[in-house]
Amino acid sequence: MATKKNPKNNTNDNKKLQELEVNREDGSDQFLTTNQGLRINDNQNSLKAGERGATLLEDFIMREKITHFDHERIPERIVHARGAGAHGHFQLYESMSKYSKAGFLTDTSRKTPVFVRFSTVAGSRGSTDLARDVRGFAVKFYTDEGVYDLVGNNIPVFFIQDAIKFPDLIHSVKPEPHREIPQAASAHDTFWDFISLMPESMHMIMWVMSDRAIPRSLRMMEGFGVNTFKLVNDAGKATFVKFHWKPLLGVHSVAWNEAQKISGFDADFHRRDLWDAIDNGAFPEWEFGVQLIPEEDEHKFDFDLLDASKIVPEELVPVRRIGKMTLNRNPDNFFAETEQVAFLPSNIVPGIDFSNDPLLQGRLHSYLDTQISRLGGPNFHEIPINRPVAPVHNNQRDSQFRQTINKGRVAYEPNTLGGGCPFQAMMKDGGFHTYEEKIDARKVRARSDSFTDHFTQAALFFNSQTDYEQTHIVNALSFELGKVEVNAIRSRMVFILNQIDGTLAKRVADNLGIEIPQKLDSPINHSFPADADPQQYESKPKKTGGLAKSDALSMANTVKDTIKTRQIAFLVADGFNGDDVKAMKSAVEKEGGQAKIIGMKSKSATSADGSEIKVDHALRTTASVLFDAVFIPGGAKSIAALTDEPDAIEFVNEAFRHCKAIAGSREAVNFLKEETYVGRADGDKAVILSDAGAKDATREFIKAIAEHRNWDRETARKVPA
Ligand code: HDE
Repeated sequence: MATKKNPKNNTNDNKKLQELEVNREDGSDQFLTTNQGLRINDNQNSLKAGERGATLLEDFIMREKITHFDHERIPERIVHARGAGAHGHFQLYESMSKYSKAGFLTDTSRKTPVFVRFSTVAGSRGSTDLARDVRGFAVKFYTDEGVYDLVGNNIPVFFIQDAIKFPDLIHSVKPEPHREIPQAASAHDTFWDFISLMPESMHMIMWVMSDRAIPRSLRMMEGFGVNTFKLVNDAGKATFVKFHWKPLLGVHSVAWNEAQKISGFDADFHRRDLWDAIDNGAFPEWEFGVQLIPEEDEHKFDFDLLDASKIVPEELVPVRRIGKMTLNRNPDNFFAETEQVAFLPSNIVPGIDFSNDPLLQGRLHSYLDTQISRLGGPNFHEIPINRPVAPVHNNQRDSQFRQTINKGRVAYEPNTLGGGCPFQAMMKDGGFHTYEEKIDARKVRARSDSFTDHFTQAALFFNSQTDYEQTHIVNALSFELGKVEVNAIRSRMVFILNQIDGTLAKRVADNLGIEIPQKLDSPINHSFPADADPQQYESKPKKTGGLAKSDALSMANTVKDTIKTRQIAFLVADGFNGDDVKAMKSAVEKEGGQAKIIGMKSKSATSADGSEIKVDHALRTTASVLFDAVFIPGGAKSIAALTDEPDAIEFVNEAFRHCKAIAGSREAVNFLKEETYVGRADGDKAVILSDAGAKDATREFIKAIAEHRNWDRETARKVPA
């Protein structure tokens, strides 16, 4: 068998960029042409038999244009159809050579280009960004050794333990097939019917019913590889690894009532936010973290490392932050890049390998298979966004949309006619070698007994939440099950919740107005084959002892010392106090926040001293759910206009209800106290009122915005967010 030294690998950091440039069209200063390069003289009129006559079939220019248009759509992704993408790079802080031989994990000088696609799971391509849902967090690393895809989510666990259940799960959550309702929502009977028969989903259910499922921004989400992988070093030693992305802006979410309203006011809220941040040079950043578990410790835990419905608590294995990813370039074309990008968990490089997690194993098949139907054949790797920067040489040929023009008559290996090329690579030259795991097993369709504890980590998650976070979970479950029409499903759900936590189940049952059943007529666990003894598969009761709480699971403990990129609404009408606006604007902008002027008219507003200020949004086109905080400057005339405007009052009331920071200066103080809910806010740390002008309010206001929300307001003021 021919083996030879690897031909020189001449890739570099900018290669992906340069390569994409070749395909990047610049239509400026160019003639309009057909797809064959023929210059078009008239793009306004079709070819007709006389000015008022029938259109001629001969019009090849019109037919080419319309035929192309007719075929513009490709099948959308079955799951994760709705997404937004961005380019960037990844750089290591410290070499991981002790654990992995992957170049991008050992060479701290390398800047590896990446393309990231964030997505929701359940909705179709045009659905709202703010659905209660898991978010996809898929990263394509264009490494010098080939493409590596880390296709993760913003939640570290998954609903099911075995890939064979995936079509069932997705069919249950998608719109019900008879009438295609509801879009991008899990709050319906088929989803909860399935979930209530699948106790292994309970840990994931705690996460998706928490605020993690309604992020403030894609830039403020954690990312997780979910499945356990292996790192493999030069000596061939493997270490289990869990991958993490930690956002430098912290992990933040909106309120559920707010999410529903954002869906109406701006269904593209997340997509726009990502685009605008990158456009403004506020590049989103995540640190890359690893939890490393020596192979010898595989069985040390009271859960199974191969079970994707479990986390490895950070208290047991700390997350080591080893590098940083920065997203710094928006795509030029949504379709060519974000839509056509194809992620495959099977895209790995030497130094990384799979574990036997049965969910991961199924994924290794599914993604390749789905790209073939979605992107029209097996040549999707030649689409610019999917092309590796590492050179590709093999004997694969033909099929739809082949771009490469292979030369010569040799398309097989071994050969002598082609001089033996291309050669197999030895391991020392970067040839991929699967980790030689020892296996001694029977062929079975079965699930390991170590996968049957479904409630311990669900309870750990619930118990690690603050009071307001627990309330949000209770409210979310009450909303979702409230939308369910079949009572038996609700009862089964509260029965299962009772296995996680008695008060959780009781609170949800109370909201639904039902009792928690002590016993059910039929089993809730259906993850066993027809001939099995169901008892063998029975969910195990929660473990006692163990870890009671994990701080990493509560968003309350996240980064809260920055207002970078936060959008602060300045609500003004003509006659506003110019000094107030100037003082507050410069204070928030100094800290990286963005002042957005919301005026009564679209173009501009005039201050009391006659200076004009550009309006970013007219009040009638926007709502406070699209902002992080609200500031109202003084100015008697401006305040009188706001008092007369129901939308202005609602703007403030909703910001108050959604627990946002609110500041008012001079005449605005009375307005807020007398006309809005702010009047209920004695002692509220996120309401800052200053009779003496905005200058006195800036520090406290900025601190309150950095805290993200004053969730205490929900209980203290009885305004459930
Ligand atoms: Fe996916 N998943 N998935 N998934 N997944 C797809 O591939 C699948 C799972 C994830 O932005 C599909 O290209 C199976 C877990 C993301 O393009 C499909 C199973 C995790 C994306 C598919 C899972 C994910 C997908 C549909 C159960 C978190 C979007 C379109 C074993 C670790 C990537 C496509 C993008 C997309 C299959 C479970 C993440 C059908 C069979 C667990 C982020 O192949």
